[in-house]
Amino acid sequence: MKTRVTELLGIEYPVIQGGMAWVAEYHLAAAVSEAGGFGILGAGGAGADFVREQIRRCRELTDKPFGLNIMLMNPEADKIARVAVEEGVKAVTTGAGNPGKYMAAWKEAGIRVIPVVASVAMARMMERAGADALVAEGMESGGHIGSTTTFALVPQVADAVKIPVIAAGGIADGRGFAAAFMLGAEAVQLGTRFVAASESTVHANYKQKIIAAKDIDSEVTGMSHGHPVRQLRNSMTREYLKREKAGASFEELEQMTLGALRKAVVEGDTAGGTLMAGQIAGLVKKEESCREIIRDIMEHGMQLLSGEGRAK
Ligand code: TUI
Repeated sequence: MKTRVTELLGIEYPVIQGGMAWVAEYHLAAAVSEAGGFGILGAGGAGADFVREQIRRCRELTDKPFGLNIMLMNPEADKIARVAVEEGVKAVTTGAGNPGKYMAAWKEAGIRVIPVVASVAMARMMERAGADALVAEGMESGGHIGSTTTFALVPQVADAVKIPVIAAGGIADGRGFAAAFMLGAEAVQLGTRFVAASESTVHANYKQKIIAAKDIDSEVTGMSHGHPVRQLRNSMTREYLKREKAGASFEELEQMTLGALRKAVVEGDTAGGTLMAGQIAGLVKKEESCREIIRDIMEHGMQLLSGEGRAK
């Protein structure tokens, strides 16, 4: 399938794997790119040297294009922005902030720049700054989120800009893919379903929690301090929300979560760790390869878009 996004990134299918902190390491990104989608390495809170190593390892596993996500709250974001140029990734996506100050350098290096936005105002600003495409991410997503749903955000962003829009948040199958295209998107970005992929190296406990999750099993922490993060409900979120409600300071709450994502991903601590996941986790029923996931989305999605299929 050809869209402006597949052309921009040089990929076969308009399916992108989100650059999730700790989760999106080189095995996963390479597997998605090898399957014809677009894999993205997630820099998350990592240091620049670690990110450089990830890029090099990914390149050993695939000749296909892949990207790098830079979480802009990372204290080493400046250094990582330079690593992207030095190592020559195909595209950079950004999250949790405004990447304006890096865009000239990335564009000059021939890197495709795709900021993740959660509002129309930010989308317009990024287009003016020279973005090649945008990810419009609704609040159904896991991790750091905005406050508008995918269903409302995607058509409004698509109307506001001329560059192609990639829809994210609450999408995990062919129905979500078809719906996103109906709303004006030219590709989709998925996170949660890829966390449970067989090539994903997250702890088996984390995958099992996503597979067991129901529609209402996620919770948003940090809303009162302007840093909302969606994750699966557990002892950690209960304690966090209790303290947040009691008026705990941002610093105290931050202290609680420091290292908690690593605890979930690496150690499989499903009680005290942060199990970031989107609201669509209830739809993820089993562990499958990236190739199977992309094939399922494309087959069913195309059927629906051509009017031949019915929703399952
Ligand atoms: O970035 C994400 N999702 C993330 S980042 C992340 S790492 C993390 N780890 C621990 C605690 C908190 C975060 C986990 N998930 N999604 C993209 C996204 N970007 N969603 C919303 C935004 C956003 C928010 C504000 C983009 C721009 C923005 O603008 C602020 C400004 O500077 O104007």
